[in-house]
Amino acid sequence: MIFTPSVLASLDGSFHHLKEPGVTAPAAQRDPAVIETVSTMLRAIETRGMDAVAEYARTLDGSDGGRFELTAAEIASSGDRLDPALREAIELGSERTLAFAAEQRAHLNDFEVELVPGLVTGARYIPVGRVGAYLPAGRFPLTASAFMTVGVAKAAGVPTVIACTPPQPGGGANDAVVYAAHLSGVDRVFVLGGVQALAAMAFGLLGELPVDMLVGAGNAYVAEAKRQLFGVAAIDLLAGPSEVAVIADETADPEIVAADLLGQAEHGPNSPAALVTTSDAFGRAVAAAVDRQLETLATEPIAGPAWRDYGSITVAADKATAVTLMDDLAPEHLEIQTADDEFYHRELRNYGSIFIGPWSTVAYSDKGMAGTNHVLPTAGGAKHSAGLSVSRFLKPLTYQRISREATPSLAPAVQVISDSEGMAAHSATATMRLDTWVQ
Ligand code: HSO
Ligand code: ZN
Repeated sequence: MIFTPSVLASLDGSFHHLKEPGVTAPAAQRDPAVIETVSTMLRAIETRGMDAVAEYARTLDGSDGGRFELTAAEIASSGDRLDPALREAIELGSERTLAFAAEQRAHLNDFEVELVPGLVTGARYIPVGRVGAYLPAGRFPLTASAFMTVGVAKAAGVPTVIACTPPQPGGGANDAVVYAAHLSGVDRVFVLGGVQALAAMAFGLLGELPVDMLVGAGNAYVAEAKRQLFGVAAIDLLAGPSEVAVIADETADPEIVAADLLGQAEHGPNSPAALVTTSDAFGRAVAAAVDRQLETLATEPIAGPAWRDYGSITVAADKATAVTLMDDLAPEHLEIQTADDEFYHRELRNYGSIFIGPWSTVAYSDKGMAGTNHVLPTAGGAKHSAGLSVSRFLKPLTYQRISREATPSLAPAVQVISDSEGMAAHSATATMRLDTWVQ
């Protein structure tokens, strides 16, 4: 998250930083070394197929390079190996996420309209045919990712959803991740990680046709593989480091705001966390609370550097300035904890997902309990795109059914435009119909 210099200049005098935002690390997917490694791997996999996939799985992931697919029994029994409390929590998250997705699906309605007599047009939401989901399980296994990708795709009606998840240090998949995928309705699961997993799904090497769309988070190599495979398959979005931003005023609790800033900073040492506040004293209180909480945080080795290098606290002179600053940041996650939360909800335009009021925290959505999707745009992507949802898996395909009587309302105008463009064959398609119509 970075402020645009020209936006800051336009606000001159109406804000000040208590803690300067760090210069956001260049998006990992633009690292030339990563680009080069990924393109070499993709070329090898495209030409040598599963032999190359197995080689990379062996050398990079310590896989035995034998069987990658989990059997139906292995998938179904993944829940039995979990602590019962974890199993129940996963079941609740799956249920919530699918309930929200089903509701959203119900609001995307096919429609038909007769624009003029005899000219009937419409749109139908048709799901993508085959989706490949990447379920990360590296430093942190993001258990709920399966709900957001596999589950939401299934709620949209995608017939085939396959998933890849990297092998764990002792071999085998992460049971919690596999169980989450199972509850989400996954069709097949492969224990395969990184670039080789994305490539195998995109090139159709897993006993399936190539997937039409790749979704899911991952490290810089996974993001770069998706970027390079875009075109072979569609992708959801290119996720950079996870971000959080908070707008809070003096009515908020600085300890809660500090906890929520650190709540996402622990994703990685380059995860930005930004506070925009209308109160200088509140901003100082949060700064002190963050430092205090870091002293005892188990993930301080990650969250500490993230906060020190990429954390920011900015004091806005008024609410309108806070909105302008925050819309410029366009954060992945945005929390509002103020005396007038609805003002901000009404005015703000750029965010992946917004968490309104002090009882709403990002982790509730991260873990699937809020029902909303946690695959969201980062690095300012919220200025132009929304996160993953059922609508991303649905194609609003249009149709037209035109009868003879509508011909005079279409053909002459099409002739005129086509003739003016010199497109004789286009013009002829209208002329022939008009000639028949007059007879
Ligand atoms: N904040 C991540 C999702 C997540 N965090 C899952 C923890 N678990 C991207 O929105
Ligand atoms: Zn998170």
